[in-house]
Amino acid sequence: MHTNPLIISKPVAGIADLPALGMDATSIVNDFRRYFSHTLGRDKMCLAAYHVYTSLALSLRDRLVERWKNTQYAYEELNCKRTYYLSLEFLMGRTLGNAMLNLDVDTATSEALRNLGLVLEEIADQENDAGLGNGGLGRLAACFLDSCATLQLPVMGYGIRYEYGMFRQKIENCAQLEEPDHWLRDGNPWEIERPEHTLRVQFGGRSEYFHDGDGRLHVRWVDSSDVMAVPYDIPIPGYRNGTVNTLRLWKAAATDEFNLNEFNAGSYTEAVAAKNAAEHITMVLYPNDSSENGKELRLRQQYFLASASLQDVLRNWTAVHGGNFSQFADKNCFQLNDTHPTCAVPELMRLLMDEHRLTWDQAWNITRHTVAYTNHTLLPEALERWPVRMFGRLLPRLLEIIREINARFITEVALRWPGDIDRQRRMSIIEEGDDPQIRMAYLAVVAGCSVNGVAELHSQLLQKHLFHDFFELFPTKFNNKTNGVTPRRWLAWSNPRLAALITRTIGDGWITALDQLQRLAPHADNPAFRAEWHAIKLANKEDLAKMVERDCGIRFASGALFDVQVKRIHEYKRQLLNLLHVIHLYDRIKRGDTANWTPRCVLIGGKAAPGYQMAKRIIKLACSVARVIHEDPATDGLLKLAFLPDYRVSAMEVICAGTDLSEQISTAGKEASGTGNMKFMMNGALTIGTLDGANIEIREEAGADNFFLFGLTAEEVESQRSSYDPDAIIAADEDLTRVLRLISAGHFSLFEPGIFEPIVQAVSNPYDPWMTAADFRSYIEAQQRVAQTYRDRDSWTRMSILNTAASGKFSSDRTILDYNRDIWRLPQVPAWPVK
Ligand code: 26Q
Repeated sequence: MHTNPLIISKPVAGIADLPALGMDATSIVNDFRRYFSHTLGRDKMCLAAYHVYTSLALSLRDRLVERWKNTQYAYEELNCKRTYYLSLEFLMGRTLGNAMLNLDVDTATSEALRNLGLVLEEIADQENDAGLGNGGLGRLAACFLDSCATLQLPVMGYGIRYEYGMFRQKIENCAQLEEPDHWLRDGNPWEIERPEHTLRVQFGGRSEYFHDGDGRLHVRWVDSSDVMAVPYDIPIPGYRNGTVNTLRLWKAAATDEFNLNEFNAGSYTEAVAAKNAAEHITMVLYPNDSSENGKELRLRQQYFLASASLQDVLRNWTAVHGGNFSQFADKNCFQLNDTHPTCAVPELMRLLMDEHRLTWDQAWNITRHTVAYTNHTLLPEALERWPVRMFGRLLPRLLEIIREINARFITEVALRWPGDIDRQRRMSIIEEGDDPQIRMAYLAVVAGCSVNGVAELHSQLLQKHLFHDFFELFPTKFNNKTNGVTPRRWLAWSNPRLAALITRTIGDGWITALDQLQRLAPHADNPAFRAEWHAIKLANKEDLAKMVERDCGIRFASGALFDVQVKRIHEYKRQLLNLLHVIHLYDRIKRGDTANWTPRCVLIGGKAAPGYQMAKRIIKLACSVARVIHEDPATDGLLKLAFLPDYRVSAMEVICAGTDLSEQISTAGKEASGTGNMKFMMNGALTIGTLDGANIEIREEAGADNFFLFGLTAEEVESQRSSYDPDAIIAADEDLTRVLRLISAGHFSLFEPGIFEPIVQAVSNPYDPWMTAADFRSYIEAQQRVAQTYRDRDSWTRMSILNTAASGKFSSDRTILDYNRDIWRLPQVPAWPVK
């Protein structure tokens, strides 16, 4: 008999029966002491704050594990439909605070620790961010998990346990330096390794065709090089509801076979060293937030995630239903976070046909009813493509399946539009040419039962442009799901002062029903309430100023307007436009044009993809301008600029609470949604923005009077592109001329003359895709309205309150309810109680 040494012979009754753990501060702190003293083996002489953090984390994890099991029992008992959120990125940030908040032990724990002489904030600061994502798409996945658990939906996340997350950004001589983020160095108390659920993933090799006993033709994948996928589970607690869902992250490990073969060949050491190759797959997150095409290791990561996750789901299915897949499509849904996990389409076909012996039609029916695709970009150059040759070498069986899907699909196109060869060529999943490419987005659209964009405008533009042909063929597949963010992390946890005022005013229902914030609106007219609101913003700005001083060495005065743009550095996001405004303000100061001045502190933060030269140049300009302003006494009390290094989730928790003005200034039609814009709005920042992405919906909710609008619309951008003449715009605008002249003259680069010339060139290039000069004047005027409004504290505070009050739509709970209503159709399942 074949036995698995990792499995014991039978279940042991009572092996996990324990009394429920106390949720009071004393019980938690007693457990904390036991972990510190016994499990970690430290005593009172140990000063390493890390062990204090780990002990607290383990104490909380025990409480999570109790609820985790009872949630899974409830799901199993009901045997209901489930959704699997497949994503190459989960940008979780820190877990400790979120666990305390959602378990409802935050205040008690904090007090109990204080009695020991410990400060919770300092302990929490020990935790490394789990930076397993680039930006919006990865953080969205994390917010969605929080909402699914809070709504008690049976949703599981599947991702990759990168050894190194998003790089740490250092700034040296005004330039970005990337340092590896070895976030797991001191261990991760939140994960549980489950080696007993390890799976095998194949690469390379070839297909072998054979007939079974009944004469049916089958395929097996032979001569492959295999890698093991080891799961690590992370608990995802809902808000005070007993539910704990799962995020399962896969780590690659070498198979054991290599040992025998290579050892016998006399190259033991080389063989052990070769383990590395397998383990490289999950070593590092790709730090590009628009696809860097054609990297084989990236394709390995994508297939590794898709295959391990699908095998995991199918293993659980067959454990209950055997080989009967008739209900599979009714009970399972795979939501693809962009095209990154789209290998799941051919992989599901392969597993169903080659491993579980279904016919093509049976497998295709299951695939096209279980897979759903979310698109996150409008930039055509960011669409994922894989060279057919590379794909075929690495995943030969999958390529055969993709070719068959495409052949059948093209037949469908030909039937609908007979003779329209050009359309067939346009819509083909495989782009023909010298170096044929697989268009992953088309594969996802053809196979998916749902295709959604992430804001109204974005979804409209997808139907009109990127996927227009497909929209004509499958109009009912297309839909919108406007993004949201979790109010637990982004208001209740990150802004305790404001959260307390809100709860005192309207009760605490808003935490899980964010629309209730609307009840704050009448209080905007109450001067006492406004005074409290303003005082809280001031205190939060003081916290933010401390961080800026610590990390940038620049002192922000909390009375000034805090004007913030934090996001990945990208030309389409136009950090450059922001800098042109700052330089214009500096120029006004130097000219003595400072009557009725509003003191302003501008903060910019974000990472540039390591190979994106222009983005790095923009960082260099930001730091250089910041330095010149800092060193010029003429700007004292009037203007500051700081570039914050290493922008990340935990930094945003401080930033969004202390921001007055949120910069959302992308070229219209380019930002799919934005989600930072929503965090700022919830925390009472006003937005200066273009009619792009979710800004449009933010403005609709807040009211046009409570939003600083500027710039061309998406339609105007496209219609004016062909006649765009930036030199004429610059010549006609004295302010813009002066700003560009200051840059060109080397005022911000005295020791490196000419380094900013490419930036000046980009702005004056008639083919500038981002049309920065076109929006300059309109942006300056909007900033003048901002400055003027800020000088009237009452009206600013009023608008701030009304923004928070109107932010209910942007809870990710609303987004998830939309996904569930239109796509997933899952029941809400209460967890078994912990007794
Ligand atoms: C793909 C292939 C190879 C290497 C990297 C990538 C890659 C990785 C990350 C491509 C794109 C991303 C991330 C994209 C992203 O974050 N998009 C943002 O998604 C947010 C959530 O929907 C939106 O709010 C933003 O507008 C969108 O830019």
